[in-house]
Amino acid sequence: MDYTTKGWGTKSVHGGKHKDTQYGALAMPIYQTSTFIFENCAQGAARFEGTEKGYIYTRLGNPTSTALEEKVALLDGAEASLATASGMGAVSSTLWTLCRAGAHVLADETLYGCTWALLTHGLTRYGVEVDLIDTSDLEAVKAHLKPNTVCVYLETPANPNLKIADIAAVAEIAHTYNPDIKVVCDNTFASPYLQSPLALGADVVVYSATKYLNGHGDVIAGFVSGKADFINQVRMFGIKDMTGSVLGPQDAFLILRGLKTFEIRMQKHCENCKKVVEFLKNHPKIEKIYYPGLESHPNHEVAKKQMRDFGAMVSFEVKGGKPAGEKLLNSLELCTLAVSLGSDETLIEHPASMTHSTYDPEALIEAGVPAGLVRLSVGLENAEDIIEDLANGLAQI
Ligand code: LCS
Repeated sequence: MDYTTKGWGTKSVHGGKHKDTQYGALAMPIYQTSTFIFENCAQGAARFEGTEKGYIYTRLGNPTSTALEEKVALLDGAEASLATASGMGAVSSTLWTLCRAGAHVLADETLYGCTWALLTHGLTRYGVEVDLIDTSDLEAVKAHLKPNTVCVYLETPANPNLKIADIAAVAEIAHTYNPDIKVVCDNTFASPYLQSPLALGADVVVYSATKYLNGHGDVIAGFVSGKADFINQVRMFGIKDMTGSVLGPQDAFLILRGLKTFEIRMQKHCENCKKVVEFLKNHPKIEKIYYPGLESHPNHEVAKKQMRDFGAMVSFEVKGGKPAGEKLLNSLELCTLAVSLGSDETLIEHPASMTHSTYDPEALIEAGVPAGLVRLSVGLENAEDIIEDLANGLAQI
């Protein structure tokens, strides 16, 4: 059955389904195997040559992962998707596939801390040029493209300050300059449910599936989605030879299960977050809120245009700066002090000393992340309980 025209719930439940002709299992079995048996040498050689379809070795593919990759490709409206062992596995395997010494990457300055470190301290070691700019400033994008630019890299909404870049406009500028430039969008904060970067003109989408795609705080994983020939390059070079960052079949199974409730989880996440933002907005101890659903957000109009809803991440500054923020974080009981996001549990953290501690302090300010910023990932508990906990915590300041 073709699910491409079906609704989100149907896609999430049925996408990538493979009929088990052997035993009729309803759920996708976990093919817990490292390797696959060849009938004879000719078959082994044909599989390595690519002239015969079939599995070889789990680093190159596994039936449980295939089912998951097909589901994610469907959700992303992509020709193909590739599961990786972590979000950083997706980011690094993609960048290793695109870059070589002398290549130029134009990236946003506001990124998840380890992506920022990979670009600024990692790839630059190997002769890749990296420029960091604000991709929500389209003139800056135009001004910094170069003949050796291979990739424009951005997150939107960005971690941790929910900055929004106009994906369609950035892609248009990059592709007009050079159609071979790959626009790579990290869609972790939005998830495919809220934003379809490929339909907006991006070439590649990467995810930390540790977050909303798995959704239950118990797996580390990632995805790369895009055109089939590029995804094949990431599989056969980026992963096979460069990073080895392959997702195991047990984790693939857990994400398959997590995705069955994708639509209802995302709806509830967004609904809860709106209620929390409403509470924070009216609270006298809150200095500033970072949430793309607020009209006061500098790129609210772009968010409205390119997102189906505004997500469940909100950052804020408490009056009194970092010490006051720390007091809040140390006082909460239901909201859990932990990094990561997109989990069933509400998680709260302090980016400057945690997820973004890889940044130089000046670069962090330049990226729009103040020292006192607090980041909240609104979970699936009842909104009134999350709000009560936040109210109690704020009262301690
Ligand atoms: N991209 C984004 C936007 C992320 O937020 C993260 C992780 C990654 C990529 C890397 O994914 P991972 O390898 O962890 O699966 N973000 C984290 C965060 O904000 N807190 O803990 C991890």
